[in-house]
Amino acid sequence: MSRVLLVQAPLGRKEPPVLPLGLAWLASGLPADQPVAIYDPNVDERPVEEVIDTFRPDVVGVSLRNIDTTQYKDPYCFFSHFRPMVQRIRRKVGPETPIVVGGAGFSLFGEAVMRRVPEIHYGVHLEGELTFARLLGALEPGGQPEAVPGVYRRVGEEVRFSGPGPRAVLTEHRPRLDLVDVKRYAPYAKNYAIGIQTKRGCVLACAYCTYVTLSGSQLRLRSPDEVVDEVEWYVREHNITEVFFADTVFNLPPSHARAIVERLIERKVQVRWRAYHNERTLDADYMRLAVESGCTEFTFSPDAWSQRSLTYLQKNVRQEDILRSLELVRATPGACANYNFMIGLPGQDLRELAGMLRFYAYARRQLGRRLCGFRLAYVRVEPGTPLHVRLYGQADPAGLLPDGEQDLRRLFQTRTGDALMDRFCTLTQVHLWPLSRRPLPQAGDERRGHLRGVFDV
Ligand code: B12
Repeated sequence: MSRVLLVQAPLGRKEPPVLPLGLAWLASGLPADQPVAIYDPNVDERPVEEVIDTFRPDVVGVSLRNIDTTQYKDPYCFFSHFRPMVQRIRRKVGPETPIVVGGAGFSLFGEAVMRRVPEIHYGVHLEGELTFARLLGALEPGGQPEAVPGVYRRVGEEVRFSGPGPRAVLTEHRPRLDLVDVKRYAPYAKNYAIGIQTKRGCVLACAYCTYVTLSGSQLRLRSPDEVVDEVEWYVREHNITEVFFADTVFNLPPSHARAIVERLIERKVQVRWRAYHNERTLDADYMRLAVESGCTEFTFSPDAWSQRSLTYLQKNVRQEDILRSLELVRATPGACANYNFMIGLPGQDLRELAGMLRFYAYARRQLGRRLCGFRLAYVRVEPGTPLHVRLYGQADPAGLLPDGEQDLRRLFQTRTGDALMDRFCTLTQVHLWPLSRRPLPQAGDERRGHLRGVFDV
């Protein structure tokens, strides 16, 4: 059985790493006796060459999670550091050892990445648990990698895709956290490093968002007990008491989120957690339970304020839902909120901006320091999204793969068509209010808020 080394792509600069959840889940699809190791250069000081010398892999898998920051104010391209890493691996393992790439960043740009990084042999599109295991089997002598669905491969100068692969049945897998050196991520727990996925899929259809492409529109839920087992494991085995639910939206469906928070309470798990929430399905009872179970921050992405822009973005929320979410947070002792809005959308005008700012002022008055964040940002156009199609027609996704930092800002939607609004947005790029990041609140700290940048464009 081949020896498989799984490598997280380097971030290329000093910033908090996140535990390689994708690789831990990926490994769960491999037979229990397959020799497999996970290496993350973002937390491991050993050079990749040394890891290869020690482990002697027959196949190397590389996870390309992030292409760029998707933040206009911090235009940084992780992808620029990806090819050098693949080249180092290629030089070390020689031309015959297959290098397979996967991950969210890869899946969004599959063919383009294959073209830009010729050192890759195979690419796995979307979820890897089943496809990667099949591909490894097919890479054995006599196998037919071209017959495995969900795989990019090279045929001469060409890149061919074998068509959509299968998605995992979540109840049949558990992330192989035993392969991860968890203690290296513990210091970053407050920076969202410890992710726990409770489901896959997203029932929303927000026009700018990649989540439906990446995880499908059908929800696949893990059992709440299994999720809480995972939380408890971090607390018990690693004394990690801060986790992030790495779902696209945690409280959809509401019953699943509720079951998880109830289990956390019943099982007296001492943890603090954060997650993305949808405004529409919140209710007071859930909010109370969530806070009791350790929720320190409800992150909302209403994204727009006017009904016109909400419709443009295909949001399932209306202004009244946004206001209602604020009221629910206010009425729930200990609850903190974080709101993300977009500017630069076609059709937005100063009236809409004024609406967002009034909402900010109102939220600040209502929540005080329990408003932990409020962001106005340009949206990064991602391939395969309705926004991409609307703005660029059936344009090639490759055009959205940046060529380094200097090439990034063109990928953002910044023009509303309203001259005054555009002028204002341009001005705010220089940070009107560079509000400092405060440390996260500690347990028992009544002043729980920590305000991040407003006008974070
Ligand atoms: C939750 C989340 C976060 C959480 C992470 C919490 C945590 N501790 O894990 C937080 C909020 C911290 C976060 C931060 C960031 N994120 Co984020 N995040 C996500 C989200 C919603 C889920 C990621 C996840 O954990 N999925 C669960 C795992 C199991 O799935 P997976 O990683 O995709 O892995 C599967 C497959 O991809 C594949 N696979 C993965 N690796 C490999 C390798 C091989 C060899 C193979 C064969 C297969 C394979 O198999 C796995 C199992 O099926 C995704 C969007 C999405 N729906 O995927 C964005 C996403 C990955 N994030 C994104 C970005 C940009 C970021 C940030 C850079 C934002 C920023 N400026 O800070 C940072 C980077 C953080 C870091 N240090 O890496 C982008 C990346 C796209 C891009 N344009 O670059 C995404 C796609 C969202 C988007 N905008 O579309 N993120």
